[in-house]
Amino acid sequence: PNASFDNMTESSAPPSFKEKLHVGRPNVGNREALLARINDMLDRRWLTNNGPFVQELEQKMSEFLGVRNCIAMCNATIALEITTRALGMSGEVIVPPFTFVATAHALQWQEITPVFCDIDPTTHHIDPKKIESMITPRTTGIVGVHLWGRPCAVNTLTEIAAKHKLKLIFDAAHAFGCSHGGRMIGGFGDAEVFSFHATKFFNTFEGGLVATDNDELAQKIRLMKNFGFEGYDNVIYIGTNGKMTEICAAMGLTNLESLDEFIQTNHTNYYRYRQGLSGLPGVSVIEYNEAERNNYQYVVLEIDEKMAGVSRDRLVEALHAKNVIARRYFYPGCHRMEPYRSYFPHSRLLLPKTERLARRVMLLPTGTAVELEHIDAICVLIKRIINGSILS
Ligand code: T4K
Repeated sequence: PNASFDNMTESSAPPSFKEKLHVGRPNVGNREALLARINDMLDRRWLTNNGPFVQELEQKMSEFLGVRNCIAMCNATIALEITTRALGMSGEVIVPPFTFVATAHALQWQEITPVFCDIDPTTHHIDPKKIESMITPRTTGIVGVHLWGRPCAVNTLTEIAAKHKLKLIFDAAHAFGCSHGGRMIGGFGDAEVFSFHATKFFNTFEGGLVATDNDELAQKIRLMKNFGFEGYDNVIYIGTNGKMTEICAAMGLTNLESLDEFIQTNHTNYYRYRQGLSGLPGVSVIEYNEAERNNYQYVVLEIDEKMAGVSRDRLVEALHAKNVIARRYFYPGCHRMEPYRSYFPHSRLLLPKTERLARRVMLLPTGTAVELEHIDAICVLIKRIINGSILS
């Protein structure tokens, strides 16, 4: 059921939602189509291990992204681990600290040290101007993150990687359906990794995808995600279990059919928020480049405490009290999480832009589970919190 709320008008008491309104409610495509696929799957008794739905999804992804090889995986974290390993990354790899912790964990899990490079506060991405000074003899690669679905500095990162003979991959967990320079994200670097987690714009319950034009790398990743098996009894490589199941692929095939609708809803929601919050002092909504394809999955606010007269944390707290579960992604930054904060106790001093941004950013609920009237009510709430009529 959709969240309902009381007291919507500007003049009445502030709106308050009866049920929690979350960031990251899943988009779900046509239920009948999904159930029909699940019935097919059960009739076939082929539930996982490169089944027909997984193969169909991989082929459709290749067409959609314009990339030669698409490998469906159980989630993006394992996909990142396998991809970095298949590329032979080791030693140190340069990453942004302002990302979901999985970007760093996927490296550290293999005892590769994530070296955090500060971000550009306007893009929220790794600052390409700072990368070269962080390269050491131990550096083997760079992981760029297309945070919020906005492409990071793909061209500059590609040049730096080529110049220093480093591997380059992109954590494209947020960027399915987005483009850079008119070309779909998925085709850049040595490989790109998408997340199809339930909270993502496009989901397969849990899931991920590696996209690469490098056939040799793709072959290695295919082996590694299936224990290194070639045929029935022959293991020719070290591997793990990174496979996507058939039920997840069934969800993916179904959701692919509703992609345009998901984007349309997110787009409408995003502009409704921008309209509702425009002119509010100290509140800005991050922008998307309309010349590119975007999925508009993230309504990201930056709060300037001095101008707004209220801190980001106080605003989030006040919204939670009204059942609007705004999120502080990606506070406090990977460098302030374990094990990294113990490994690099002073790293926050070196990352002033990340430190500042992590105190300012918050996300609001969007997606097909959110109604326009919810958005209007959330905007009214935020206005009232900022103008002081809600805070006690
Ligand atoms: N790289 C980046 C940049 C990423 O953002 C992520 C994942 C990854 C890599 C790794 O991808 P995966 O290995 O997950 O494929 C969530 C997700 O678990 C995670 O996938 C995502 N990023 C991250 C940004 O968000 P949490 O710890 O915040 O999840 P949680 O349980 O608080 O859920 C988020 C919100 O979604 C809640 O408010 C409730 C709502 N929700 C969640 C689920 C699962 C629902 O309404 N229904 C649901 O089924 O990490």
